[in-house]
Amino acid sequence: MAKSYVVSLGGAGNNALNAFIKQKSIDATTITIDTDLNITTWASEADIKLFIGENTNGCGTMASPEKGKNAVLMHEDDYTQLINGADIVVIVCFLGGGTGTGGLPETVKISKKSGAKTFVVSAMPLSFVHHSHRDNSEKVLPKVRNFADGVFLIDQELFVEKYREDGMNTVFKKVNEAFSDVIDCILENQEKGIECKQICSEVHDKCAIFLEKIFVKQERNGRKRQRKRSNKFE
Ligand SMILES: Nc1nc2c(ncn2[C@@H]2O[C@H](COP(=O)(O)OP(=O)(O)OP(=O)(O)O)[C@@H](O)[C@H]2O)c(=O)[nH]1
Ligand SMILES: [Mg+2]
Repeated sequence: MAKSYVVSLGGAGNNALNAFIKQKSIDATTITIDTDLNITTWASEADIKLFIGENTNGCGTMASPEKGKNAVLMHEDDYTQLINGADIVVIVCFLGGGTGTGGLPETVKISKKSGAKTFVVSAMPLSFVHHSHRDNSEKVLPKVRNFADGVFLIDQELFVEKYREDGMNTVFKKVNEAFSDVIDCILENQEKGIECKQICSEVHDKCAIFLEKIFVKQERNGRKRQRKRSNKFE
């Protein structure tokens, strides 16, 4: 059986991880990583909690990606030890804050360095958040795409449209369920022993309805680029 890890970054990422833990059908070790002590001490149901907020007083980064990046880098050795021997790591976070947004590219890089297939399940901020949060998110995406084997962005606006009248708690619950479906699909296909591109393709086929974008790592050495299956698939 594959050695699988699902890792969340930041507060909203931890909420999605908790939802995954409730419904998961495939065995995976879960790790929550945050600069916010509330998350790592009581809000997380993960198997392992890694607190990385010593330099920000345990209160999160107040939407500073720079602080999020530094916090992850400061704990590179701890994280590397936690995922030692992993075959696959799925990283879960929402873009727009500081810990998840700034820490994501570094967490992806460290996971790749450890030799694990590395996938990201994430979402851009909702349209009503301040434009600076969206700008920060746009900035990190290329860095994430360059290193991850596959990046899946859930389209949160779809869920807002559909469930707006039921309130934001319902919207967030449905978004978290979509995260869980994508994570499950990645892990199920990993168990079948198929390669990363094929895993991306399977997730595309199963979850296309709520995915905004899928980025598949391009092969190097001038080999052919991934054929575009739809405008979501880059
Ligand atoms: N879908 C969803 N989005 C959320 C939730 N909580 C916050 N967000 C949004 O998700 C993005 C990331 O927020 P957080 O995860 O709280 O940020 P963080 O990574 O913990 O970063 P800092 O707290 O700033 O260090 C922001 O755009 C928030 O508006 C949630 O429960 N569900
Ligand atoms: Mg936070």
